[in-house]
Amino acid sequence: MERVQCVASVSKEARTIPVDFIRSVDEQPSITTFHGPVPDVPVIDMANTNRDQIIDEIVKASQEWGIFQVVNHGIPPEAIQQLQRVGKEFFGLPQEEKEKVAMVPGQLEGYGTKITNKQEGSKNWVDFLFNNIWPPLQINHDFWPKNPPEYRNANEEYAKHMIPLVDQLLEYLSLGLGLDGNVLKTASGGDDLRYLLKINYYPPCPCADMALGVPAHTDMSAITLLVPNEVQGLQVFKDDHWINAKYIPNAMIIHIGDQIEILSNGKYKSVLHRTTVKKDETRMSWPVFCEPPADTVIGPLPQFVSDKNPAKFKAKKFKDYQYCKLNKIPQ
Ligand SMILES: O=C(O)CCC(=O)C(=O)O
Ligand SMILES: [Fe+2]
Repeated sequence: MERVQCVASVSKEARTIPVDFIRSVDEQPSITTFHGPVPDVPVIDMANTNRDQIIDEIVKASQEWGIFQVVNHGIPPEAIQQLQRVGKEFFGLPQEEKEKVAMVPGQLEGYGTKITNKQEGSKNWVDFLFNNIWPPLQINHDFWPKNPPEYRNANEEYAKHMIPLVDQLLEYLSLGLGLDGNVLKTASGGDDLRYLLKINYYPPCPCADMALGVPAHTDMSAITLLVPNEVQGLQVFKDDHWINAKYIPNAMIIHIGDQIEILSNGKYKSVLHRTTVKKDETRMSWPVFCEPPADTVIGPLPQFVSDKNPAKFKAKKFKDYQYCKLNKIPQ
């Protein structure tokens, strides 16, 4: 399997990239990025002493954008820095060392590169590493890098600090819909909610204007919490425009995923997003997808379904949703 990181080092010398990475004109970022005056992705201060205001802001952002950034969120900056440091070190290792945790067919964890067949379009300018980081029963250390040696501790610490924030976000999202505070978490699997960490590694790309890291998609999670490095690249589709999400040091970027959209019967929307790459800089990001257990059935909550307001989505097990999404089969 050819890694994008290897393609990138050849491309740097050649000052061009293989044609399979060149996007069609309707996807090329230089043509489709909006540069006029646009509102920014909402930023929400989680330390605001007015809780009702936090809830109002989260509800509005989740209805209008499906994405927001949070500051003063309680995850210590050192825990984020450690997570980033070990991830960066992993991708800096010699290729054969990284291949020790390569993804194997049929598994959703490990080091990998998306295989794109011709009909699916262009290739993505990104390599990644997937690891389940919570709850402990879901962790398979076979896929966790042994190198750098601090990888394990840094990821365990980060997972531990994320839990109260995820719980708080799900509580506010529930209260904002007029539900009891525990409803969305319980419906998403309660304490069995799974945290899947992905580390995206986007090497420098000589033809950044014509390529994409991750093409347009919504996350199939319930909710995604992401930290990027300082290199801007996340774009959000809003009101028919692709707009850049600003980099804010120490903020966490929260994406509403498909499962919360479904549970809320469309009151909250999952955000369409994509990533661009840079000519001379390496971008990295660390999304954690919070997902229901495989057999949990997710459908619109009965509170949001009536004769006047029929269900907009089918109810199905998360694993069936995942299968359809990964194989591009209609839900
Ligand atoms: O790199 C980013 O900022 C976003 C990546 C992403 O959307 C994904 O991996 O699902
Ligand atoms: Fe995403």
